[in-house]
Amino acid sequence: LIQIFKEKLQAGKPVFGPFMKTSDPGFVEAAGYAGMDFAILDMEHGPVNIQDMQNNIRAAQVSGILPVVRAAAVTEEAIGKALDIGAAAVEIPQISTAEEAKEAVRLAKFSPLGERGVCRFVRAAHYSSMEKEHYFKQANETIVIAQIEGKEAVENLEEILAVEGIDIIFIGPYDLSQSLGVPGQVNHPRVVEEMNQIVTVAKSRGVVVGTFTDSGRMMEMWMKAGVQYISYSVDVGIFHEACKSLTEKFHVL
Ligand code: 3PY
Repeated sequence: LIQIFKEKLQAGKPVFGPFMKTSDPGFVEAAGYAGMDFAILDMEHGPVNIQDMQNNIRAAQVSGILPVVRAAAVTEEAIGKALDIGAAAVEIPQISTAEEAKEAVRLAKFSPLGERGVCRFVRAAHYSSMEKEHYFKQANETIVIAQIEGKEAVENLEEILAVEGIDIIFIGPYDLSQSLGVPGQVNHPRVVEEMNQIVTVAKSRGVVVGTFTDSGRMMEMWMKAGVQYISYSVDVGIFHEACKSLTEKFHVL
């Protein structure tokens, strides 16, 4: 799955998927069988615990969708555990400095790229049945995504982009809008301008850019701007939209 995902990005193609906040693996499977590329399984917001997360990752692997885990913080507990249970990518919120980006890479990669804590008796290593050399090599293919979502991150953008091991930067439009003094206004000209600026700089450095969208219009706009890693809405949000359009259509409200 990681290889297919990387090849698509290298070919300049967009990849697409939702955030997932429920603990029911059925939602992850539904997204996978619908042909989406990735699911961002959320440990920052939402009620999912690590046990449920493991089942969501299993569901992603069964249905052929890349399991990205959004970790709660830049800590060994948040990043290492997600990888040990089988995450193919980790997405880290609120990366504001190059030091934080380096720390994320250090915790996500084994030597020589980092210092991830080693345990071969975890799900990712098939509970030790995977050949050691293969495990270490495969584990270092893990994708690291840094969320850029505040003024400080924007100021330090060049340094963050230069950190070896950051594969994708992901602009968090909601947090960014708050940081720019217009909370929630993700289509405010100030937010859009800042985002365009980030996309331009990142692309000029050859780093793939992602963002969150929650409308078709936003999605089209950012795809046109060259954003490749497009997250569209949230499992419960998509379900809510579908329920709302049904109640409106059949005048139940
Ligand atoms: C943001 O928009 O700030 C995010 O983190 C994605 O939902």
